Amino acid sequence: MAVAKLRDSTGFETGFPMSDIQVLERQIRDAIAGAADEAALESVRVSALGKKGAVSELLKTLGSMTPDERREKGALFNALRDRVAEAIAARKTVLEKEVLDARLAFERVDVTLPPRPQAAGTVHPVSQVLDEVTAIFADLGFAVAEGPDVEYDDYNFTKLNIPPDHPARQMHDTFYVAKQADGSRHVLRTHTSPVQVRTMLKQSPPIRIISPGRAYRVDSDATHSPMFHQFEGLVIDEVTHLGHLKWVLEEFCKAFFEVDAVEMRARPSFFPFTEPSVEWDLRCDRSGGQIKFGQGNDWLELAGSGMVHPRVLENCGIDPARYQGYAFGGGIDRLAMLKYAIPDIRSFFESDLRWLRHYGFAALDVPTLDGGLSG
Ligand code: FA5
Repeated sequence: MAVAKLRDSTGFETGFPMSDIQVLERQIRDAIAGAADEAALESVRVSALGKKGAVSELLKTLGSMTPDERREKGALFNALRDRVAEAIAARKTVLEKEVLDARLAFERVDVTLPPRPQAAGTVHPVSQVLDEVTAIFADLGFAVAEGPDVEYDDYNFTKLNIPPDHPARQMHDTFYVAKQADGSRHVLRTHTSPVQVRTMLKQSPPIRIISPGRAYRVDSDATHSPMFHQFEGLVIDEVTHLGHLKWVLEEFCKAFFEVDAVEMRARPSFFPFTEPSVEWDLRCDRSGGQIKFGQGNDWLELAGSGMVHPRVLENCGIDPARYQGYAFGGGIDRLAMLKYAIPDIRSFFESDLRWLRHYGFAALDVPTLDGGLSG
């Protein structure tokens, strides 16, 4: 029998020496009061009322008692079990309330605060069109390939069948970068076609890539910018022909301009890296200040293209006797101007916030063929 004086559950000293049961109850109540959260309280419950808990062990001793003893102790033990269960339930209610109060305080909304301004950022129309073009060609089975903006003169020109001093170099108003120590020259790439070279040098056919990216030329007016964007397509395989090229471009146009039918016109052209070379125009109607595709008597220049010149295949280590292919390239900025009725290419790069808010796209509306290209 313990001798310390105790306070009973109402907080009064009992004035009697503590029995073992009182000691046990006091220990359990202290543990309950000290449980800082529901997990700690649960382990107190298990150690008191669980299968092997202290109170349960007491109850088990009833089996070996005489009937009179059992009657007396049974009432005591059961009362203890009920008080402990009650104390645990009470503490649980307190702990739950503490958790709820903390959460409510944390999640409190101050309705007197002024509204937050809407997120100001938008997706630039050029980025939007880059994503649209990529999504369409990805759907047609093209992989995306990339190359650097600062390019070897060799990849930008020579390997594309434009040797030094070839007059075709003058078609590209080139930004040259200072000569390297070994005498070689770098340029800011004047088109995305060097990505064809990079791809063919490291990958064997079949090849089917699309390469959207920046290009640079010494050029500036309402439809020309010194930095602009192009997309380049390249397909190399054993059986490819201009019919495939035309079909791919038609499918692209239908998806891009979101129309059911387009009509394309082929014009003979010249690019040193393709033979024959073809430029494609789209039938459209420009009357009434709007462009409608598939009708009318106007033609819109779409892309340069052609069958890859055998010498380019050879320069890139591909056997022209076995493989041939087609390539095409067009201006992304021009496509964006057309599709979104933007009159001057220079406005793309002026960083005018009012312009960006007007022509920009919602940041989370990623263009896809299923979900919609332009939202
Ligand atoms: C080329 O650049 C070829 N590499 C395209 C090509 C690829 C042909 C593969 C054959 C096979 P071109 O110089 O025509 O072609 O340019 C293609 C497009 O880029 C033009 O139609 C135009 O839309 C765009 N472009 C060219 N220069 C500028 C510029 N300064 N600003 C904006 N867009 C431009």
